[in-house]
Amino acid sequence: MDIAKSDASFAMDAASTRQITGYTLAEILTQPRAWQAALDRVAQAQNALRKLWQEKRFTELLVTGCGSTYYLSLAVAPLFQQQLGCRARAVPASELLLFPETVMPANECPLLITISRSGRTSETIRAARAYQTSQPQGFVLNLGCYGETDLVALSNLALTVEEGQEQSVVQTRSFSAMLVTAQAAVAALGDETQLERMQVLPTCGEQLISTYHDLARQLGQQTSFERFYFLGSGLHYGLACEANLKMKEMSLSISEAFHFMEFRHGPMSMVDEHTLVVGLLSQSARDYELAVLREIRALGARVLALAEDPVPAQDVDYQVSFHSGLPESQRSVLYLPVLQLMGYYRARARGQNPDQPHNLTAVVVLDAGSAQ
Ligand code: F1P
Repeated sequence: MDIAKSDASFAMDAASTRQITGYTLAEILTQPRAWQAALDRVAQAQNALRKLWQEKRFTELLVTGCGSTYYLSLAVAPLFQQQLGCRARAVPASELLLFPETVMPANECPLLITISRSGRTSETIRAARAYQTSQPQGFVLNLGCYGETDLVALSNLALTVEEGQEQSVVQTRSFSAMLVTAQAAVAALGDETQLERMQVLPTCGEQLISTYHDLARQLGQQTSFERFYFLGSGLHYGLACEANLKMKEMSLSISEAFHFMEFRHGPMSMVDEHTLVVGLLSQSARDYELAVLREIRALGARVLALAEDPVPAQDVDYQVSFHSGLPESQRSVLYLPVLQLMGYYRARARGQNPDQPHNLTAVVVLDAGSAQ
């Protein structure tokens, strides 16, 4: 069935018309409630965050995590640099642990932001310990979903959103709750109104899921797609990587993430009529990004665009429009629900169980003091 292009045709509240089975789907559908909890948590910590930033005046920032939380770090670092003017870099925790001299700034003591759903991932804990050993005056800010953990105990300040906890190995609600926490923390360091205006986010998320649940399910069930490419730039590259990981983890599909303009420099060779390319459009580079999507579509691929405002219907096959009214630095969580749902439904269509992803565990814990 060819999917209609119009947004309006997905206005039906699809979630209410289908039996929710398993916990991954429920976690995806309920994530806007965790966003509200994240906003509330940051509001409580606003004075502590402001005091930290005014006292320390950080010029360097390192953000680290593993897997999904490394991709979240890739989304958080450019956000802090863009909004707060510090130099920010995201690295996998294993790089900070094993190759610190390639990561730590030479003459500055950076703020280390550790991101971990569980707070129990060995690499992230060991990286935080190594940082503290090398930087006794250092400061660790932790974003996570569990309070009583080794990583929280290691941090100077922890922003913990327990409503992000989930049974699934695959991070969905936890990821978006931690992203909203980071975005709200940046807003809290701005003027008073910034954090307040983010209060519309949960409602926007509910409306988005209701409007586009059917599109996500139909795209996920379109088994004629054989490979997926997720394109994102600036604040959105980390989210393109996370959407890619969801598609891989849940449905075992061939999937890759690229910066938009990088796609022409080789990966475009892989595009054919069995390809779905998903564009996480920005505001400032939208014209460049749309040009890439038009070229891809001319090669026979199908294109899904996600953006704040509608794109020209002739440029894409499917589209999701947020209509949030929020600035780009506060709305990027809205790219996630539809792409998480698409991965979920593709997994189901391919006979996979998203609740039990292949070869994965919820937390990677290494033997004490050993390499594995
Ligand atoms: C990190 C992580 C997840 C991944 C899987 C295994 O966990 O790599 O990103 O999706 O669940 O663990 P955490 O440090 O965020 O708890």
